[in-house]
Amino acid sequence: MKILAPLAMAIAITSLSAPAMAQFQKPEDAVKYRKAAFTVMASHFGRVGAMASGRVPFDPKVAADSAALVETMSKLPWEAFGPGTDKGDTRALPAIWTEQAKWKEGVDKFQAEATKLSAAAKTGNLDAVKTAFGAVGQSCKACHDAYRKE
Ligand code: ASC
Repeated sequence: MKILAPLAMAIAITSLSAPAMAQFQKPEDAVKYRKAAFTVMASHFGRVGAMASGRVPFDPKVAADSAALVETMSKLPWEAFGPGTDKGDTRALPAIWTEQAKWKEGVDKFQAEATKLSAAAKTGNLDAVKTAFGAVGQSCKACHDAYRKE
């Protein structure tokens, strides 16, 4: 106990301080985290897209698995856009932090569409996947146009 008490205290202090930074030690860690989340998301969205566009034969199981991952990943990046994470190796535009309500609306829209895509893919119906895929893509693009540097 004598040895562990200071460690427990340090962990408690670390987790209680700077709530805005959530679990990120440094702004760069948050930037890395959100980019990693987008990378995984884009990979799985691309797999669904390849089937939606007919470039790859439709495999309902692969589509459903990837769409479910897109839905899961759609929940992750946003907490990593906290204060101080507008600098460094990022294409995020300042508007994210000056238009938080509008930005959040775009995030919510995207998450809703990602959830619909996952539901559509679970039905195994390619036409439903195509429609839902298009809506997700539009919601990606809306935020990229407004909030991401070229
Ligand atoms: C993708 C991908 C994006 C979106 C976007 C849609 O496959 O990686 O960022 O679609 O291009 O407009």
